[in-house]
Parts: sequence; C-alpha cells; structure tokens
Amino acid sequence: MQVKKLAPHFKNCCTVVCGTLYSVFGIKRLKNLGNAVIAIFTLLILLVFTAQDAQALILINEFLADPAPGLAGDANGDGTRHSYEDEFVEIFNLSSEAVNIGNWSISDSASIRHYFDADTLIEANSTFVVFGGGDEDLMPEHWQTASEGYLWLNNGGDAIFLRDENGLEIDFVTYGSEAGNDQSMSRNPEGSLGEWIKHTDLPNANGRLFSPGYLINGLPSQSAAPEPATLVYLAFGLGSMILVRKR
Ligand SMILES: [Ca+2]
Ligand SMILES: [Ca+2]
Ligand SMILES: [Ca+2]
Repeated sequence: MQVKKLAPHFKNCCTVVCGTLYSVFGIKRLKNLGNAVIAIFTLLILLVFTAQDAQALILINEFLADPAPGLAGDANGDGTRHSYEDEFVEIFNLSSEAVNIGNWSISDSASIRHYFDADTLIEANSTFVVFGGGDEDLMPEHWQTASEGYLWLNNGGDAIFLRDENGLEIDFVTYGSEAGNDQSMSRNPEGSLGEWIKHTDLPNANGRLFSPGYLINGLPSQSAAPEPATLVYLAFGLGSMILVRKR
C-alpha cells in the first residue's frame, strides 16, 4: 500500500518561504510602493498554500471491501447485510479547521464511484463516511451513499482514490487479498498516515469488525503532522527575527 506524501511537504516549504519573504520585505520597507506590492503578492501566495495545506491533511482512514456474512456485516446499520451497500470508505480531517469537500470524488481502480454533495463539510479532527448504499434517512449527517451506484470495492484487491474538485489526488490506497477477511482495513494509529492493518488488530478493537464514523482509540498524536497555522506562525516569527536583527 502506498500514500502520496510529497505534495504536502512541498506546500509546507513554500508556506515557510512565502511567510518569511512577507515578513522581511513587507514590514521593513512598507513605505516603498514596490516592496508593498511584493508584500501583498507574497501574502496572497501564502494564503493559497495555507488553504491547500488544509486539503493535504485529509486522508483515507478506513475502508470496508468485504462485509462479513449475516448481520455482523451490516456496517451501515440499516438492519440488512448487503455485499455492496455495506461497503464503505471513511476519510478523516487531520487539520484543526473544517474543510469543504464539496464535489470531491472517490474512485476505485476502474472509475469514479462517488461525488461528494456540493458544500459538504468535514469538521476538524472528524470523519466522513461514504457507503456503497443504504437508507439515507437512517444515516447521520456525516455519511453519504455512493452517488454513482455502489463503491464496487473488490475483495481480492483494488485501489481507492480521493481527489478534490479539480481532480487533484489528495490520498490513495492500494490493497490486496488482506482486505477480503470479513472486516475493514484501518490506519494504525487511526487518523494518521500510519500502516494499514485489519480492523480487529487495532488496539482496543475488542473484536469489532469496523468503525465507520469514529475512531476507536481517539485522536492520534498531532506531532506527526504540523498544523498549517503552526507553520505560518513559524515563518512569520522567523521573518520578524531577521528584521529585528537588521535594524
Ligand atoms: Ca466487495
Ligand atoms: Ca446494511
Ligand atoms: Ca473508523
């Protein structure tokens, strides 16, 4: 299984560089019109990259390709076990701000299986779940059903892609036959970029086959993924220190 990680690091570097440029050129000689233009320009770039960083902190956290037989496989809780309707993909917002994922998509290896409703919000440090199907009247607000029919997650191996409204890949996972064991696959720790394991192997799973819409062990340590705001403050602080030293 693989996770695309390079884009967030690149964006974080750009955020620091832009923030420092703004602090040095934008504050020191603000009376100079040319430098004022540079300051505004770099600030706009900073804001753009900060917004994109928030998107980069959305990840695929859990998926169920193979619902167990009988009611044990009724992941969407509608009282019926269905091979395709009870499949699901759970995503997680690792950032400290809500993110609009309207018109984002989920695909398998064959085609797009779901478009998120317009203006869908995933709250900070929260999950959002897409099921293959089921009775939407029974579902919480942070659940949706696949807009294009089912999710069609093959039990013996497949891929899942999460893309934004522009088709930019936010996260993906590829898997093999390990996902065909009557239970979901989950990140470990949950809500992180950690390894994928069988759900029952999660700490404190206590035999639970899935956990759509929540994390069994609560939020992971935030140290593995710096908040965008932290990076912005760091950049401004560094720039200000340089400015003071030059005065
Ligand atoms: Ca399946
Ligand atoms: Ca069901
Ligand atoms: Ca879960």
